[in-house]
Amino acid sequence: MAVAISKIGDVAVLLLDTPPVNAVAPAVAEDLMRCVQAALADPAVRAIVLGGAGKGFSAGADIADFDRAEAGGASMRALMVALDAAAKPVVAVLHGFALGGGLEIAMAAHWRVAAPGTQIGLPEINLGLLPGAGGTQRLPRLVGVAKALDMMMSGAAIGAEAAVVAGLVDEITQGDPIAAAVAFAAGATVRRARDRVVAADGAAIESARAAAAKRRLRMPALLALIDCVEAASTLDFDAAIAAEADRFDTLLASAASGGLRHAFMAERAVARLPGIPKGDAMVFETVAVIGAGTMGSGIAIALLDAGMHVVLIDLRPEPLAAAAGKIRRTLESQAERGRISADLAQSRVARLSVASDLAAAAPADLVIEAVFEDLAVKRAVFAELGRIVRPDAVLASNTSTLDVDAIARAAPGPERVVGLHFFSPANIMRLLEVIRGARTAPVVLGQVMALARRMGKVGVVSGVCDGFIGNRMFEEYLRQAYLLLEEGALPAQVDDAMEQWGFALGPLRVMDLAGQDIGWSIRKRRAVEQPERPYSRLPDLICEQGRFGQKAGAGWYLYPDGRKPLHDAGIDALVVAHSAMLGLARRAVGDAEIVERCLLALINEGARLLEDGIAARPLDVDQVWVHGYGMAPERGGPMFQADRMGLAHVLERLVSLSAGREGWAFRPAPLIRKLVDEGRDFASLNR
Ligand code: T1G
Repeated sequence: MAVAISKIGDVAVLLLDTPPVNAVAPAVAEDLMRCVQAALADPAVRAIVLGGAGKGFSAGADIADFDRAEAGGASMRALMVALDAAAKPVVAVLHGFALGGGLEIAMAAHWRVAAPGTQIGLPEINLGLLPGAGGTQRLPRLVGVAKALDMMMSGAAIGAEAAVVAGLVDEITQGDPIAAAVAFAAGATVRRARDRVVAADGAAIESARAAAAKRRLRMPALLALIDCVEAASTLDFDAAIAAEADRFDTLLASAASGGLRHAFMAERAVARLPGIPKGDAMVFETVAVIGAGTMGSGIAIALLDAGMHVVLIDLRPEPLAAAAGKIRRTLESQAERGRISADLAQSRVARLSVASDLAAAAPADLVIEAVFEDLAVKRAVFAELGRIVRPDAVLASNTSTLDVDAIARAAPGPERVVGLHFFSPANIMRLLEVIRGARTAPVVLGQVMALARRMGKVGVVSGVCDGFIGNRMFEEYLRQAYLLLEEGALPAQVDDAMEQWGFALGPLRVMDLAGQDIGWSIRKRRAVEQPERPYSRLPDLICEQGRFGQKAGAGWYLYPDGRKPLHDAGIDALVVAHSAMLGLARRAVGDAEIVERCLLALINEGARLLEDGIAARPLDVDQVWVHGYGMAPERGGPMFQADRMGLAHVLERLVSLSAGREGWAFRPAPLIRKLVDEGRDFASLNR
C-alpha cells in the first residue's frame, strides 16, 4: 500500500509512503483517495491528518510517470475533488519538503502545519509545466496573486516559517509533527481554500507577463500559468480548474517540457553508472589544490563552499597571494550580497590555507592539480606528489585535454588517479567531467562522483580521449561554425542563430570568452595529430592578429568595455575576403542551416563517443551539454534532440551533407546507422 494508515484517538492518520520522496504516481493518488474516503465514511473518525513517511511529505507527482500513456493528472484531480468534498476537518502535516502535487494535496486539505525548515513550493515551471492539480487556483486564494505568481514563476521553494507569514501554513509544529498535527486537529474545522475569493491584481499580472516575455523557451508555460492565476479572480473555481487542466495537458505534450523532464531525470541518472559503487564524499575532508591560477582559485572556492578544508599550493608567492585575496573577496562578496551569512563566509575563509611548498599536500585526502596545461609539467607534479602524499590519497588532474593515463603513470598507484575536469568558472559551472583512467579504481570513481554531488555539481564519467566528451564534441561544432563563415554566414549570424535556438552563448562568443589562443593551440596540435581533419584558417587569422578574445579586447568581436561583445565590421570584411581567397562564391546561409549543421556535428561526434566507450550513455552526453556548454535544458541535450528529430532523418541528413563541401566531417557514425537499422533510438541506450 502506498499509504500507511493508523488512528490516534478519533483522528485517522494517513501517511504517504512511497520512498524515496513520496512521489505521487496515479496509483498512489488513487490509494490515497480511497483511504481518505474510507476515513470520511468511518463514524469513529472525527478528523484526518495527512502526512508523509520518510524524509519528506511529498516531492509531488511522479515525474517518471509523465511519459507513460496513463499519465496526466486525472487521478490527482479526482483526489482533489475527494478532499474538497470532505465534511470532516483534514489537517496536512508537512516536513522535509512539500513540492508540486504534494503541496497541492496539502492545499486541498483544510489546514496545514509544518515542521521547522520544511521546504514548500510549486516547482513545476522547472519541468515546463504548471501546477496541474489545483495549485494555480488554491495558492492565490491562500497567499494572494502577487506572491502566488512569484512562487510559481520562480519555482523556488520557501521555508515553513516564510510560509506561515505568507498565509500558506497555519502553524509551525513543536516536537513530533504527527502528534502536533493530531493535537491541532482537535480544534480544526472544515475550511476550504476553494471557498476564498481572490482579490484581482492586474498590476502583478501585467508585470508577470512582461517578465515572461523575456524567457523565450519558458514563455509558453509562464504565460499559461499567468492566465490560470488571472482566472482565479475572474472565473468560478471549477471553470478555472478545468482551464488549468487543459493548459497542463498541453504543456505536458510540449517539446520544452519533454526536454526539461529528460534533463531532470538524466541529472540524477548520471550518478548511477553500472560497476561504480555509491561513494562517500565525506572521506575528502582536506583537499590540496596545486596551482593558484584561475582554475585553481575557482576549484578552491567550490571546495570551500562545499565545506572542505583547502590547502592552495603554488611555488610562486605573488600568484599565490593574489589568489588567496581573490578567494577571500569572492567569499566575502557572497555575504555582502546576502547569499550566505557573514559567519559562514568567515568560516569558509578560515578553512583556506596557502603554501608555496608541495610538502603542504602531505595530509590531504585528495589532491587536485591545476597547473599549466603541459604534460611534462603535470607529470613532474604527480611524481613529486607521489613521494609526499599518503598512499590512499586520491590524485586528480584538472586537465582539459591531456591523457590522464600518461599523467597517472608518473605517480605510484595509478588506481587512485582520476581526472577532474572542472569548467570555468569552477565555483559556478555545474559540470564536472570525471575522467576514468585505464587503472582508476571503481571505489575512487564512486568517491569523486559523490564529491561532485557534495559540491552541487553534475559529475559525468568520461573515458580518456582528446577533449573527453564535451571538448571533443565542441571541436566539431566549432569546425562547422567556421565552415559556415567561409560559405556565406557572418559571425553575429552564427552566434545569434545558436542563441535563438537555445544556447546561452553562440560558439564564436564562447571562444572569445574562453580565449582564442586556447582554440589555436588545440588546432595546432590537431594539425599534427589529425592532418586528415583540417579546420578553416579563419580562426587562425584572427589569432595571428593577437585578437585572443575578451581578455585581449578583441576577438571575433570588439570589447571596448572588456565585457560586452560589439560587432566589428573589420572581421566581417576579413571573413568575406577569406571566402574570395578560397575561390568560394558566398551564398545566403539561413539560420535553420546553421542550427542543423551545428547540431548534427554534435550528434555525430556524440555517437562516436558512445561507440568508443568514452561516454557511457546518451544521457551522459546530454548532461555535459546542458551543464557545461549552456544548452537550454528545454532542449534536453544533443542526443535527446536527435531522437526528437528522428534518427532516420538524422542519418539521411548526414549522408546528404557528407556529399557536400568538406563532407568528410559528416560521415555518419556507424552507431547511428545501426540504431536506424534496428528501429531504435538513443533513448534505448539509456536504460
Ligand atoms: N518524481 C519522481 N521521482 C522523483 C521526484 C518526482 N517528483 N523527485 C525526486 N525523485 C527521485 C529522483 O529522481 C531521485 O531518484 C530520488 O527521487 C532522489 O531525488 C501535478 C505535475 C524532492 C528536493 O519538481 O526537487 O507535481 O536517482 O536526488 O537531493 O502539479 O528530488 O534516487 O533514482 O533529487 O534529496 C514537481 C522534484 C513534480 C520536485 C529531494 N516536483 N524533486 O532532493 O534527492 S510535477 C518536483 C526535487 C508535479 C503536479 C505536478 C528533489 C527533492 P534516484 P534527489 P534530494
